[in-house]
Amino acid sequence: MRRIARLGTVGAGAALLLGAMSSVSYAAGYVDPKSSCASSEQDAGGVDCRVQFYTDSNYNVYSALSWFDAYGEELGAWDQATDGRGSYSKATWTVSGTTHTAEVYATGGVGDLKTKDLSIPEGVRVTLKACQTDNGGLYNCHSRTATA
Ligand SMILES: [Ca+2]
Ligand SMILES: [Ca+2]
Repeated sequence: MRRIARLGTVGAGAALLLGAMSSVSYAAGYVDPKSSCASSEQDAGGVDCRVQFYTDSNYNVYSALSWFDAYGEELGAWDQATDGRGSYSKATWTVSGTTHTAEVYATGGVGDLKTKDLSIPEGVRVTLKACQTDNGGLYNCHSRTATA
């Protein structure tokens, strides 16, 4: 399914994917071009962003998910496959001329999910940087612009 999974449905689908990938090696990081941003359903004026990585170029098997949710300003990173890659998410935003950043690493192996509960004024633009990780390095990074 080429759709951007919302968090509520990701939880159910993830169990099916855990353990699906046992010994995959690859260099590229595949991101569904539909991984994007959409108006928040819970936070008027907010824009949520998702970057979904896949282990394959056909977008069949999840590798990692990065997200920023406008509601509660939640930043998240989730490692979804045993593929030698972790998940990294970074949020950057500016308020009154001061730039702030927050980041989360899910590098503990498949199933590792890290979130950070941020506090950002409504309407502020937030840049989500999503990357895969491997031995401390960041790879295949993509950026999206959300609204807190
Ligand atoms: Ca908000
Ligand atoms: Ca992984």
